[in-house]
Amino acid sequence: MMRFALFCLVAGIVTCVDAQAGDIVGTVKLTSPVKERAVGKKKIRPSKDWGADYDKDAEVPKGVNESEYTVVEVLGDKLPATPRKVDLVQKNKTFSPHVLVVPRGSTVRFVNQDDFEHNVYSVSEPGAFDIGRYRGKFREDQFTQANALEIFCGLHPRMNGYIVVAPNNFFAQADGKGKYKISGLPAGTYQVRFWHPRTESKTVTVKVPATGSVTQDVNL
Ligand SMILES: [Cu+2]
Repeated sequence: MMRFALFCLVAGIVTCVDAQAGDIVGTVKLTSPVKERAVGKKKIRPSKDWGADYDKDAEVPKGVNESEYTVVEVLGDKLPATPRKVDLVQKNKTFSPHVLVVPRGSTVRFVNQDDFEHNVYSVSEPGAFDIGRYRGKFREDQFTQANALEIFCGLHPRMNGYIVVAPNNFFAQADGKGKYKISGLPAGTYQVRFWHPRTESKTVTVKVPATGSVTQDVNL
């Protein structure tokens, strides 16, 4: 144990990987039809120097495999949550990424890369917020409560995205084929939630081994 602690110190890593830790891997399949994208209800007046049309443009990225919007979270706020600072970009009237996942306590920096105004707000509770309209710079906000926040732009109601505030560091986003991996989880039994913005989420019990991995496939 002493040697393990020393190794961590030398390597300079903040969180040492527990020797008794396993991974959760699997595939998420979307078997139910996903809902239409949400449209925001709040309308924020643009400033006078830019005549907003409340956009008739489409903001739905084409050719996206919906499975990559799935978030897999290990529930429980006793596991460590290491705050991060990450960017959420508004460009071409689209939130990028569409689904952003951060550990609880993280700061999200909203970056407007268009040459006109945007806004970001959410009415999801807990954690509703509104950063007001802005342009040519960034705003930031800290997210301290675990929740999946549906976000919109008050100037472009069809701009829709999500900030998922995970309760701890143990989460993953599925790839385009629905595959995911959560690494280095202390051995034990956990509730694991499979969330997607446009279908019902599902929570399952997963037993994580002391070494190696457990496979948990889910149909949403
Ligand atoms: Cu906007």
